[in-house]
Amino acid sequence: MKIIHSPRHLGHSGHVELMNGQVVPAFEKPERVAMILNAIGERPFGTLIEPAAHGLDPLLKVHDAAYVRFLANAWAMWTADGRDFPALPSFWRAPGMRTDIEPETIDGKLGHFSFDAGCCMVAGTWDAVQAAADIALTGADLVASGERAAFALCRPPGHHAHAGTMGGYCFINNAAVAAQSLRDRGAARVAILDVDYHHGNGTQAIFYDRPDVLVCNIHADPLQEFPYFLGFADEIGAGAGEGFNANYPLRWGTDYAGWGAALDAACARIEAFGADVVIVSLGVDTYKDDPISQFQLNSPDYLKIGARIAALARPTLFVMEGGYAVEAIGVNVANTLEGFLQR
Ligand code: SP5
Ligand code: ZN
Repeated sequence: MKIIHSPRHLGHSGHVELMNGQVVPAFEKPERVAMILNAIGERPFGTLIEPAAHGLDPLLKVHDAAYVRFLANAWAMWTADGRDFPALPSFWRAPGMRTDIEPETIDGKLGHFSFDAGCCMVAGTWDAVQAAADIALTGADLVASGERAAFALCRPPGHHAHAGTMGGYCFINNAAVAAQSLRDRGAARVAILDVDYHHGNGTQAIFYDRPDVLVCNIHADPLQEFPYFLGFADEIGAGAGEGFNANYPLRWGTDYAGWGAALDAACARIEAFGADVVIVSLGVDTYKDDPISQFQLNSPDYLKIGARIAALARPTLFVMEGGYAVEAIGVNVANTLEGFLQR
């Protein structure tokens, strides 16, 4: 299996987030990728390759132009105000306030284009974000050209990003960009299987009214967990997309018995859909020792996850999302890929 990776993610570092009311070093940090590369390097998986540059056009097929412009300009605007520290939003709108007007100044723009303080920006953030999208697109290229599978080692992750909104460490929705790219190259039906601990609110929203991209999410119950305001079981898609979104919310403390049952249900849904290709939004923050999560999966469980996904028997693109237990993230990702390859 080819693994697509770029060192350009290293520019997105030294940033912070708001956690339990305090500013703390971000959990979504460069060491995550280093640990994954270490673990993959110890097993005979295949080759590391660099992404090919795809430009902004494929991003603009799922994201708003004004939002992409904001991402490209935010750091320059923030530092033009004389700030030499990471950029973080601190103002958001309430329901009933205006959404149709983009503020002129950077603090207004940061709030306008975000839903939390999870997307801190530094000098290298936009370059890292573009590299991550290129990684996902290169993975889509490989799968479209006949590879059984590929692993897009994206960082920062993507599944919380909406068409015009960043949040939850995500700026560009890498999996959505890859899905659209595969559609544009002739895949009639694309399924996205999101196994990250958190609901992939951005991915759901981007494809919510479309029947050509099935989105299945297995995640912590939003009654208990971030992103709190989307990801309930009654969200089944809208309009032409009705019946093409499936959520499997699970309570804190869920172990593989409960989690695996949801995976079986999601896989059955993907088989019934008749997906031509499967994109796995691969978060391993379901792990028992994840520092921000509350599921109870063990490292060997990821072998089973990979094997179940392989049983779908479709071309498969793995796209990296979350996972913050750095000491175990590599083993858990490598186990998922090994479980897939051994099947
Ligand atoms: C891609 C991804 O996994 N993004 C996750 C973003 C989560 N941000 C909010 C986490 C809130 C965690 N609250 C933890 C309390 C721990 N004591
Ligand atoms: Zn997550």
